[in-house]
Amino acid sequence: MREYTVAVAGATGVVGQEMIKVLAERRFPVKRLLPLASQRSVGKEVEFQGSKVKVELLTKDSFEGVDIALFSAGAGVSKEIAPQAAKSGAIVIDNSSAFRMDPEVPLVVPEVNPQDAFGHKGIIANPNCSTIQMVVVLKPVHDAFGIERVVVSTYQSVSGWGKEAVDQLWNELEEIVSEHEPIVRKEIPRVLPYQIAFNLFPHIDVFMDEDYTKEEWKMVNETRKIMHSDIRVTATCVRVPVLISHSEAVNVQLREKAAVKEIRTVLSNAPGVIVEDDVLNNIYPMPLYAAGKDEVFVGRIRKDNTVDNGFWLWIVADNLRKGAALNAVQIAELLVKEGKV
Ligand code: L14
Repeated sequence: MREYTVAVAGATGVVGQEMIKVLAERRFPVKRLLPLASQRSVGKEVEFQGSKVKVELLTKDSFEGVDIALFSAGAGVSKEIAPQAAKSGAIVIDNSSAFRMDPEVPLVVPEVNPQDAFGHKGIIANPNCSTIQMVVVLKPVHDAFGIERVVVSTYQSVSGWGKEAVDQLWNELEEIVSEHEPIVRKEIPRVLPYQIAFNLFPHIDVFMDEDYTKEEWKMVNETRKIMHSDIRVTATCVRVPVLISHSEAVNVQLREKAAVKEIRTVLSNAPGVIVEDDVLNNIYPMPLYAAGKDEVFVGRIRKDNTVDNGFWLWIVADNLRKGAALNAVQIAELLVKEGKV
């Protein structure tokens, strides 16, 4: 079997680390792993398949001889360096928001639109974490019954922001935990807009048009692009004090009549989806239990009687795995399987 030189740009970040872990776990055919990062991380080592690999400086010239480049170093870095990596002959799979809505760049979730990947011109975009887990569930429902409209509220973990936000939550908890007061506010240095310990806020990424956040617009636009549909989506994205996994309360309005049982059956047969829906036994998905898993979990499937053909879904997945690193590696696997690398 052919083996590939795989670069990971942003190798020391939370997603970069997860990418390296997932490559090893899934025995991706790696001939050489090239961990790349900014000056700050040069000289550090990452673990790959039991050995230590030195992190090298990420520059435009890092990609000679690289077959596949997984990028997760932020949109600015991707915009600057990914096109050059592609020119050097690498296929870039980019986890940032830099190219997602570029009409020349496919936006791919392998369970949903694998064919799009093959139309790339050197760069393939990995969708936003909240969008990925939602479309994995919406696609089979859309194929079976047609989806007219989606109203979603998210409950997003701090790891989506990155390592510093994870540290922020830990630091706040350590400061607060001994106080036993109902209201504890601490002014501790932070990267998120407010204290997140014992708090939440409806603010992820920056505010944009019509007072929606960029994260909310991503869910609207990326869903439509991935599903090749003009499906109407509206979102409220909320940060919660959870370390790993995003949760979503998703209200869908279907075109056709459906029974809860039929939706459950469709989702039970859907790739990458696990139905956890047995309320008599308190069974429903939760972030703590989705963390570390590859699948997207769905439960609380029930009718919304306020509209025709309305239903609720509760969708949970590990944002670092299916929401980021795993999806990127699955795109690479798709290319390998079809002999397109
Ligand atoms: O990939 O949780 O567009 O703050 C940007 C911000 C994902 C999550 C993206 C966060 C994201 C994120």
